Amino acid sequence: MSALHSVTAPHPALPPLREGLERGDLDLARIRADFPILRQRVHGKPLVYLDNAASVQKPQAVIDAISDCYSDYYANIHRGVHLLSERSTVAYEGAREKVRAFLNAAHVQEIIFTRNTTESINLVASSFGGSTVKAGDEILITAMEHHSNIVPWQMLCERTGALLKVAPFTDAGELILEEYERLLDSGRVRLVAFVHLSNALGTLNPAKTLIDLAHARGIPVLVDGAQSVPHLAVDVQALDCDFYAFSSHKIYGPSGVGVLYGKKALLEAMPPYQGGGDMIRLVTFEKTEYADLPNKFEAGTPNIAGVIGLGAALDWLNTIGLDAVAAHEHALLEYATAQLSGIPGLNIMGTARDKAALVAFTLRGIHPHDIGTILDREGVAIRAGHHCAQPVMQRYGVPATARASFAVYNTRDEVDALIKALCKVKELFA
Ligand code: C6P
Repeated sequence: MSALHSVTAPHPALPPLREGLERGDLDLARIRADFPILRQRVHGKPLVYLDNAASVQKPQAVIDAISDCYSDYYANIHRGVHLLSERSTVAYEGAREKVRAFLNAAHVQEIIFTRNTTESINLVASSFGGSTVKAGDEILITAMEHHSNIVPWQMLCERTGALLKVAPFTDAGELILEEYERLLDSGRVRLVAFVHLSNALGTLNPAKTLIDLAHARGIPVLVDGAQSVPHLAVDVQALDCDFYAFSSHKIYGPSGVGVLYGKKALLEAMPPYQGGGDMIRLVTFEKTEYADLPNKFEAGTPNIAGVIGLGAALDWLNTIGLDAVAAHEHALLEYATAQLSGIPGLNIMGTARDKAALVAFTLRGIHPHDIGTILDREGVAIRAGHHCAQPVMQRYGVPATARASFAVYNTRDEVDALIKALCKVKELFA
């Protein structure tokens, strides 16, 4: 029996559900009605959207919030003395407060808007890393990182002469804690950066434990929360992480907006990431005085409507509640895993005990891109590729995997559609 079965006990006798209905408390029909894009057919088949880890679809409330901003009150923020600028500023800063509450950050100044998770991590690598890391120091990451949490640190290492260290994981996709601790104990680690929920494996890392172990040695920690925030409640004060990064587009908000949470004292001590308008208090040709947090890290005109859209996305998500989201998605993951396990030749990559929201797999003798292309003809959208986590593929000796990833609007019927389409793939390649 594979490690998979320990996480995902099969459902032996679950009868099929009526369209739109689901076990649990969620009114799936109502939730799905919020997403206009889900009503369409693809290649003549109902759209089954299972590529949510790449980017999730947007509820009408978010589309309306962005449209309202542009049609009713759009203007540049923080600068104008006129009514529209004032209204835009209030909405933009209101969204910052919504993000603060969502993460339970202590101060609103700890929320920095960026373009995406990638930019949030680059900000820390450039500003914190550039000002504190020296030759011979070490940055510790894990072997299951997305490229966004590898390459910025490699670039920092190239600039400074620091070394990148990598904590390994087991065949099941679980971090090896003893190895992590051993690497922490070198006495040279200046920062730990790890992924909360792996986009390639679905592994949910024990974030609190990893942070506590690093803090016990005085090492600050950045958490890549790109995949975790849409699926589980995150409390940055309870976690006690030093930085937490995520993207709006994965949490029902628009693309082009990211968030960096950072502890106030750290952010205050860090130099600006980029220079320009809005991040200054006083500029002369001799010198510039920088603005206070959070403006110090938000140079130039930001994605105003996008940030307001993110605020609307968090409002929408709060009406459901992340605990209910997590319970629903967990049931879907268990169901999908059990169904997929029944397909001969299908191998699930990532069988950690703590998993969430996605399942990655290979089918013997069939390239994942062929799987993805044939599924698309059946109306089923998944992602096939290396998922910007090439070291994970290298770890398992595969070029790519197919990945089905879930959002709150997905149903068991859609998992059934995935399984049916996969059987078709097998038939075609038989
Ligand atoms: N993963 C996926 O299909 P950006 O592109 O900056 O919004 O997010 C980057 C990122 C960082 N960390 C993790 C764990 C991620 O999963 C991602 C984005 C997408 O898996 C696109 S490659």
